[in-house]
Amino acid sequence: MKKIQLLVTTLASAFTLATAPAATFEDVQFWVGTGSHRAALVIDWNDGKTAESLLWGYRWDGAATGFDMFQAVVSADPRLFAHLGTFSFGTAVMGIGYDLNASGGFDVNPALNFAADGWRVDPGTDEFFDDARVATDADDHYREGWSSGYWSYYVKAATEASWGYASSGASDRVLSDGAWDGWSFAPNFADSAPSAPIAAVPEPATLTLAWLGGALWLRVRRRRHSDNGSGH
Ligand SMILES: [Ca+2]
Repeated sequence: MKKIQLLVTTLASAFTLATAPAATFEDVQFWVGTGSHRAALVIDWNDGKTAESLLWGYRWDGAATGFDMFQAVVSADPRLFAHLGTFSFGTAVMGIGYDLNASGGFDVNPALNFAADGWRVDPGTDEFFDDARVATDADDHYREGWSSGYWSYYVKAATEASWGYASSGASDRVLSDGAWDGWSFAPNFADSAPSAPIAAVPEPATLTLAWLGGALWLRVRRRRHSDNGSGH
């Protein structure tokens, strides 16, 4: 009986290892929102640039959709940009861009006037979308899909699960605690699940503040320590 149990455990571990994702919630460095629930967002540009697939985390309370998470992350990350189209059936993600080399600037050609929070919304007609639109900076990410490709939407309920093609749009996707959403660009409409992502990081200014906070804390600790020392 014990032997059988051991065998089952070994098989289960082997299975877990074989399907283990390269990213978990512990890998997330850029968290957006607050709350007791958490979900992960992966965006894969499939453009061969390093890293082509990036990871963010989202926290919330109550109810939230996949689109709520996408919207919150784009608004919070100053390096992330989205070009949306409004159609009779709803809003679609047409283009996504990212200041990959953290140069502090991001633009596209043909030009779009992104709002300060990274959004640009256009009516869903031919004149506003262009698959040939590229990032002005060749080291940045930008993919747009209208006639020769599109942003495919993948979901999974937990870190260990396999990605599945979403059965609904992001605004109808109700997020559950521990869920993952993935946007993966499909050139020539050949969609593929998001590849293992690298964690997106907060912009340098935020990091500097965090570092300064740490440095101040160290100073306080040192001072306390020397105060104790002088007491002897
Ligand atoms: Ca740039």
